[in-house]
This record gives sequence, C-alpha cells and structure tokens, in this order.
Amino acid sequence: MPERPPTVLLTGFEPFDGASSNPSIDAVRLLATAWDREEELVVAELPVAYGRAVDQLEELLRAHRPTVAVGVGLAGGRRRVSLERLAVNLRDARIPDNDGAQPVDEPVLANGPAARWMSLPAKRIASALAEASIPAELSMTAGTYVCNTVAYHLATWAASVQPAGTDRVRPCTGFVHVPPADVLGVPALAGGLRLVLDVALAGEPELAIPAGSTS
Ligand code: PCA
Repeated sequence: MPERPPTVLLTGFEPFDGASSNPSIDAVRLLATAWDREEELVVAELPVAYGRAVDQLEELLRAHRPTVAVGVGLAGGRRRVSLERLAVNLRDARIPDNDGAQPVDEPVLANGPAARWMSLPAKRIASALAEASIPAELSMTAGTYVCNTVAYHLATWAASVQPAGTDRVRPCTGFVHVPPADVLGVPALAGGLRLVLDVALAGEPELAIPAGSTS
C-alpha cells in the first residue's frame, strides 16, 4: 500500500474576551491560501472553550494523523512570536471561556504528568524567525487558559502515538502564541508560521545552544 503523503495540522482560535477577531486564525488562514508544499495542510479554527476545543482537536488528530501538529493562539500581552516549550496540567481561567466555563485549579487530564514538553525544535525555529526579522522568543508558559489545554493535549497525543513510517519518529507537536495584530500584522504572522512549519518539516534536531533565562 502506498504511504499517505505527510499531513500537517495547523489550528487557530476563534475570537474571545469580547474581541471581534483573533489574529491566530487569520494568520493560519492566510498561510493556507499560499500553501505550496507537497505535504497536505489541514487548518482548523478551534473554539475558545475548554471542552469543545479538546473534542475538536481529538477528532482532527484521529481523522488526519498528522506528522506535524501545531496550535496557534493569541497572547494579548506579548510583543513577539512565542514558541511554547511546555504545557502544564492546569486549567485556571482568569475569564470564562466562550461557553461560560471558568475552571479554577483543575487538571487538564486527571492523573496526567504535571507538564509535558512540546517537541517542536523551538530554538531552531526562534533562530530562523530572527533571521527573517520576525521578533520571536522562547516561552516557558502557555498560560493556564484554553491554549495551554490544547498544547497539553497535543503533547499527550504525540506521546501516545506509536512511531510509524520509514523514519519511525513520533509526530512533532508545538504551540505558538502570537502577539496582537497591531504589534505584528497578520501577513508577518502568516510568514512566521510558515517558517515554523518549514523548520518542523525539515526534521532537523533541536539546536544545542543555551537560551534559558535566569528568572
Ligand atoms: N488565546 C487564548 C485562548 C484562545 C487564544 O487565542 C489563550 O492564550 O489561552
């Protein structure tokens, strides 16, 4: 049986917190209009709702079995494209989600580990973005709202997949927070996300360079 072409899943989010748009899904859609790689690209808009976002994500992962899956969300207070390095097993909502749910100190997954690493080579991507003059940073927190929950599920799913195919590698999963559109416009965000996917699909290992912070 011929192998399926690799599939890339890229998700953005619908607007939330009273806003009329969300640059994460706008950038994802713009990127999709210019997709010219041979891999199949699947894009989806997730609801800003803890329960439904996970349901839809799991359905997408089941249906498409992507080799690269990246979630994108808005981080209203950030000035750079943030490459999330990990997701934590915590749901603590400062504001209700779009379904009115406001969990306080609940786990994303009962009995799951406290945190899970994302496997996207964040340092390699941050340096590719910097080379393209797109302001980027590594981030050690995706927050505790719906984005972190989606990131935690992506990492949990990747850990559960049996490596298959010729390379026998697990899917590469990541989460990217983008700043508001008045900080970095949607075309620049879309270009940055395309670079994220290009680096992920190149399959190169993470860069062994120091990039940690002291506080
Ligand atoms: N940002 C929120 C949820 C949806 C989005 O775009 C977050 O950072 O959790």
